[in-house]
Amino acid sequence: PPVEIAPGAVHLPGWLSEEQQIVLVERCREWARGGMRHHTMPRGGRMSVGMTALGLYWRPYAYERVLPDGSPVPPFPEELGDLAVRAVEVAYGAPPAPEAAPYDVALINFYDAGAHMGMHRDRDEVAREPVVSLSLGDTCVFRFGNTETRTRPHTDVELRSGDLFVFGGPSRLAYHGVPRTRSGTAPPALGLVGRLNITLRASGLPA
Ligand code: MD3
Ligand code: FE
Repeated sequence: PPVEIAPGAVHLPGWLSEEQQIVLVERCREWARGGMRHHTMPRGGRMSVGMTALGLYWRPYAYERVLPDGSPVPPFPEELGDLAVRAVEVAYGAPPAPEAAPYDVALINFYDAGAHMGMHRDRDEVAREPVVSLSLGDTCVFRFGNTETRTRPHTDVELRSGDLFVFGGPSRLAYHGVPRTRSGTAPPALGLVGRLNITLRASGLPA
């Protein structure tokens, strides 16, 4: 059953079947063949989370049309666009409006045993469509904050392999992060050591 942890922030535990998870992990291996990148932040820190992207490439803090080596960004697959629409529909009871900006970006994050993501907001998209998050592999502690400050109040939620989370409405610009993962908790059938998170987004940028 959907759980609304804050207005517009809807958690659907176990939304993906194990078969769908296996297929998505396999796809991520193909999509990430060019490698995952550990970005350097403007103030000098190195992100512990490895990242790659489809459709548009994210780096701190902008979307790019080419990869860092100048090669084109892999296309945003239609199957992920369909998945995003189905996710919004199941979370809110209605699909995105026909005039809404289309889902055109997938960010793929990889967490090894020690990786974490600090509290931040996602505001590099021009559109304000909900962000759709899919978790694969190790369980993580996901921290959902507030829209005003990087600090308390916040709510910690465990995200497990197969979980869907949709962040729209007033939650779209909330602070959030991943303080830790639980190493070794991935379903054995995935053959995945670590955690993958796929977020589907509408950039609102011209095609
Ligand atoms: C709430 N990723 O890629 S997914 C990110 O698990 C990111 O890798 C985390 O935060 C991860 O930017 C969290 C859940 C998530 C994603 C986007 C959001 C929560 C969000 C955007 C707005 C509010
Ligand atoms: Fe985020």
